[in-house]
Amino acid sequence: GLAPESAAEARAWLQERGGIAGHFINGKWGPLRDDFASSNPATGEKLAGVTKGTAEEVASAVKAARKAQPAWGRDAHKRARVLYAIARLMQKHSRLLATMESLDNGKPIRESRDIDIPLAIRHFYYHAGLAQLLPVEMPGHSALGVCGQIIPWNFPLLMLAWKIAPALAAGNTVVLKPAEYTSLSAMVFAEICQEAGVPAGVVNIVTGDGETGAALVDAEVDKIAFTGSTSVGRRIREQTAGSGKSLTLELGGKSPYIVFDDADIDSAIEGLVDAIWFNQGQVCCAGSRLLVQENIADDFHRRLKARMAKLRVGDPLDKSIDVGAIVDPVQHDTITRLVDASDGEIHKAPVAMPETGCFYPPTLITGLHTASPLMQEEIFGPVLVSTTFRTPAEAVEVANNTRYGLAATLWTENVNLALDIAPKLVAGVVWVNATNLFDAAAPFGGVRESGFGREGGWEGLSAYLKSDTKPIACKPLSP
Ligand code: TXE
Repeated sequence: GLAPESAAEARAWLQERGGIAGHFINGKWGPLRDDFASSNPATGEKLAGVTKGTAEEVASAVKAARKAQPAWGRDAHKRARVLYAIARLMQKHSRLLATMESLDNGKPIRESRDIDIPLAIRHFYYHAGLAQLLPVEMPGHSALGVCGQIIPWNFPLLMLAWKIAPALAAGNTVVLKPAEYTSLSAMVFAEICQEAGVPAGVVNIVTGDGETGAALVDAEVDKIAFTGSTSVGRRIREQTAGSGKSLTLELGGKSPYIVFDDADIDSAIEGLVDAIWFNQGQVCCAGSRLLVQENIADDFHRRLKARMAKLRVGDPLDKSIDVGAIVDPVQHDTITRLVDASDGEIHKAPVAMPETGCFYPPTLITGLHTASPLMQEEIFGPVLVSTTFRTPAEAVEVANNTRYGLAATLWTENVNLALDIAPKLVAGVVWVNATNLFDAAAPFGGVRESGFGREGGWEGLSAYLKSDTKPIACKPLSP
């Protein structure tokens, strides 16, 4: 299939560039240093060295972005053209992008090829359109200036697209820091920017870890956009408090997946495969907390276990695989620790597992108290916890018994019930008889400890704009 040849292509691409991922500042590469490794979690193979950005390097990227911003902010038509060119070139290089993503992150090639990369491309096309419409639809608005953007490792290229496309469409320039585990698709993207004619300084990429991220938060930027853990989000909020910098945070979740007794059970079970085993459950809006109506619970769990036994875990580059590798041994340890400490009934899918590499089996845990840590904490792995409810009112109560509020899913054939329940769920998005649906035009984001601000659509674009209208109070002229 696609995988082996494409993987060789991706490795050769990295070798041609010295095998090091590093900064793309002011339209040029460097400095490049082998400060730490980016590895393939399915094999442990080192793919490339990664440069850990210093505060000085962050400052030079911000300076380049500052210099490039006024010209970029003036010409909406040019922005539309450049964003469109980026989207076209991402399409042209989609095979390299998908393979790089699966090698570096461990996600099944089927997902990177059919979901991550197409959604990222669509985001650039959509925002090319918004850039064009902006002067007409939102007159009297202008860019914030320079945006610092920090992204996680679970959807490296898609999160990059969610950050960079709206920022550029609105006329900002950016300094983006990819996550330490997954910098490689951002390198391919930087080359695409060169090919697309993005002016120097408009897109800057600085690689590194949390310290590099903290330096970016402290730098002379006008906005910080962050996606990642709730704990780091909280720290960034403290760090930017009183600074005048705009801030949007997209953080963790423990999203409920509610199944009523009249639901189409086969579809609800297939939906769960998407909700919690898509990307090994490393999804901020994963339906990680199953709430199933008590009278169907035994039957539902039995059928779910049968479906779990059919999931294929293995080499992410194999097109027939459902569940790939966990991004890094550190994340694997976190998942193992959380599950091993649980007092629930643990069911691990009886599936063939690769002998080496960072793999974790699809897991279902039942019999937990609603207050137990596994019911409350984000696991960020292929682990589903399940509980039951009797009435719709109880379903709402249990669903909302969380400090998070990113997404919620409900399954019922009764449209009146769905319309009654959906608004009562405290979540940024509610999916009915479907799950994990994304579109560039649909604003996405959370409430409570899942963060604030939206990404996507006009609302997402507005988070990168300021109003130029100033209220002017005049004294009446005296005669
Ligand atoms: O995330 P971090 P980690 C959750 C998930 C996961 C846990 C830990 O539960 O198990 O977080 O993952 C940068 N200032 N999510 O440790 O640290 C970092 O370099 C500025 C959910 O990998 O939040 C990376 O680029 N930046 C989540 C980004 O923040 C800092 C996705 C995210 O890393 C920083 C990822 C600092 N002080 C993890 N420290 C989701 N909701 O999608 C780190 N970073």
